[in-house]
Amino acid sequence: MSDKPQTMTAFSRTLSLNGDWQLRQLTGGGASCPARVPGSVHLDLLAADAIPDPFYRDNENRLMWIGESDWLYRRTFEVDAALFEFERLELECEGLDTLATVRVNDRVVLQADNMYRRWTADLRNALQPGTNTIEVEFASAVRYSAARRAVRAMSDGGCNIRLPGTNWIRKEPCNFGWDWGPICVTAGIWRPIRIRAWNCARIAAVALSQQHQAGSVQLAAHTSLTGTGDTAGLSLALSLALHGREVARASAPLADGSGELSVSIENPRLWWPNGLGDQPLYELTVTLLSPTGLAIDSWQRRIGLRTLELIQQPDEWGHSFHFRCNGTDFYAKGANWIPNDVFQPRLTRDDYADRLISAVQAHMNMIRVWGGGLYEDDVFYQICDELGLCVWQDFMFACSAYPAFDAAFMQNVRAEVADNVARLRHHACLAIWCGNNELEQWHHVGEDNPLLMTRAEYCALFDELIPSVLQELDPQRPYVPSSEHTPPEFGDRWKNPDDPACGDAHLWSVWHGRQPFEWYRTSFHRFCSEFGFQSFPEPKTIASFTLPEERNVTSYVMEHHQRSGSGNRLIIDYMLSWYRLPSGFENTVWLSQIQQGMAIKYAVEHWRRQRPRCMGALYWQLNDCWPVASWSSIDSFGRWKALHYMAREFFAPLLVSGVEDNAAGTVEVFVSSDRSASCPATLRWQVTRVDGTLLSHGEKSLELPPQTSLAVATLKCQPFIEQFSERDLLIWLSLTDADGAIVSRNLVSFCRPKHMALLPPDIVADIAEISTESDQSAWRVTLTAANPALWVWLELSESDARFSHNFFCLEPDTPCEIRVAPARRLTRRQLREQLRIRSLRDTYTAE
Ligand code: BMA
Repeated sequence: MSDKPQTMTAFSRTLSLNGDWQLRQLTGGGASCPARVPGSVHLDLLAADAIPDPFYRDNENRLMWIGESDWLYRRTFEVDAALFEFERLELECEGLDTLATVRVNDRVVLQADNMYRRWTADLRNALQPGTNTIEVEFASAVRYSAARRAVRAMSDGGCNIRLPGTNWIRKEPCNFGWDWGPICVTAGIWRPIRIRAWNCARIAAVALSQQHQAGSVQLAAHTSLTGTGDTAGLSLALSLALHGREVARASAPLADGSGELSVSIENPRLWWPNGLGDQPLYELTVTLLSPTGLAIDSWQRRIGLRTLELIQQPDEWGHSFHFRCNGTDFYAKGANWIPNDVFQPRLTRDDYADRLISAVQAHMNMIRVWGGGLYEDDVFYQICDELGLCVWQDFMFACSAYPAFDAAFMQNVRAEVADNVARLRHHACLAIWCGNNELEQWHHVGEDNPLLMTRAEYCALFDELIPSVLQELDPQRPYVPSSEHTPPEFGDRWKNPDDPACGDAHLWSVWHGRQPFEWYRTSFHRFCSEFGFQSFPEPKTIASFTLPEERNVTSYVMEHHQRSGSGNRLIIDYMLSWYRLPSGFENTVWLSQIQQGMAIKYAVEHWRRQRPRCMGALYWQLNDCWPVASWSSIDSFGRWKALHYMAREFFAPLLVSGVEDNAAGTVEVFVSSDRSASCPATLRWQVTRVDGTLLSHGEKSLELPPQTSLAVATLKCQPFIEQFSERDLLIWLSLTDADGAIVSRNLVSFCRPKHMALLPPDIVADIAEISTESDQSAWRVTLTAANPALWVWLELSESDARFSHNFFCLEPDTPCEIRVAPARRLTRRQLREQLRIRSLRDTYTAE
């Protein structure tokens, strides 16, 4: 969404208004400072050193005045007389956050009240040759919401700490606070702004459709124009290229301001979700041509050729809920996405790429853009297209009632939906539209309670308004009204939105419901689109927002960076049941990460074993928007928590896992394959005592069918339990592919780790430098343990680093190689000095 300062053809000219502005506070203290657009008030005040870092300690509390104030952005710009020769002069705003009045030379040209919409205004009567002034005034979203609430209050929250009344305003809900996010109410010109002068006609929209047959795809483009009147003699041309080589073209005249183009692509290269195949992206250009063949306007996008369906049909367990790409059913593996920064405009392409590549490195193929945040920037979806990350896209409604009885609100939402659907619908990654997050719960919709939406109001918004826009603008894409959702044709959405027999489910019995991890194994839901467990970020991240004396989980500042009411209590409570009490702060923090990883591993392995009954697991949540204790697997600095490393194992295409049966003394071993073809593999197991003494071992050759989960062996451990006790056994599993490489490992036990008498693992590290093409150094660290080591992790004390694996269990006398990529170049000596290797036992034996 960036702009060049000026672009010009005979038919159009744009003048970017991004860049340097002035900012002034209109109420309160009257602060003023230079400003950058796109941006936000907080970012400008920060750059001017007028406020401290809002994330540090509890600075947030002292910055509430920003959201409570009105603000004025102002700049001047020059316009030459030639601009007035164009027939249309328009202001284009890709995003205004939120209650904006735009004046050009003191004339009001636009009033906006929805940060998710694109706004345009006619400037013909406002612009003048020479120097012009533009002012964008933002009224306080906090005051507005409170005033609307005073007139009509509605349910706005549940367990989320957030400012009241914000269901009345079309602005990023979590900006007002959430159970992982601070209250930093932003304002500003958050996306590009420009003037466009143009003649004749422009391409308003291009709607694509694909028909797939064996060996060919028919691609149709319906193009509509906005014009100044006569479009006689204009025509359209389409060109489709792959890696710069044209593969199809078409042209057509215009009729009634729109045109149809269609091409057939023989032997198409299909786009696949990550893990199932490649992501070829064709470059599509639609050009609007004058009667003499001059290009008036063009529309260029990269598209993928694929079918992507949601299959909901009767089966032996109720009704399926799964995705099918190009005819292949696939298991959706992924996580939920929240805005990656409280101050969204400072995110770069690299920030998005880092998080999304991390998702792919953990074998994810689906990301759910959760409905309490944003319709993301174009670059987010472009990267998802490139990586094969399917996007489950919520519309931005979450955890509250909304005023669907209000005609102006509904009209505003209709325009918002149309804008974003038209912007995003060409993306190959876009798998499904979803009306909202968690509104089908009793505390948001119900009769005879003025705080709630009535069912009729809910249906008017999510069963009628949104689907009717989608029917017109994006009819080929699946839509569900809510997540979680029980389709009314199969069950009762109001009584049980988490019906295990159909639809998707949000499963919070573990964590919010305080059930033990074992609860997950009682769940047979069809698609688990939310479930999660919290942890603390690592010590380096905590150091960024605390003073040394605050590094205790119950200190005021640590509790301030915990927004889930029962958060720290639950982390510690679960720790009591699974682990020995950790010694000291750092060990508590690291152990919380191991615990979080274990919880989600427990869930995902179970649901992968349930395939095809369960066909999706998207954990809550991938990322963070500030440094905080939360459910994320990657913290706000991009640091992978233990969960992310563990996800790389439990989401691997081939997974070996085991289910212990304490009563029978057995371990049932499963293999889950997401591969598209069948493959040979070897299962190996070893039963040892906790001190490493080998009791038995074995192996079995397997032929794994594609896309399936199978029970492959039952290991009988009863005699060992009788001889040594269930606290003294470890069952090590591994799966080797046809080339002899270990593709999956796992460890099963009959008791929780707190009751194991683990020995010091005595790990020895051998370090070798790996030559790399970049100037980043990389190292191969080979670890060998003398005794069984549970949840071994590596850390560099002074640098960030990514590890090929981390937080894994080490069998005695079995070397394990880890690739270490420090964020900055290190000498061997520095690496040696900085490398810390710890394991579960250290969390309770070392300070
Ligand atoms: C969910 C989400 C969020 C919330 C999370 C953790 O259900 O939809 O609203 O942050 O749980 O409580």
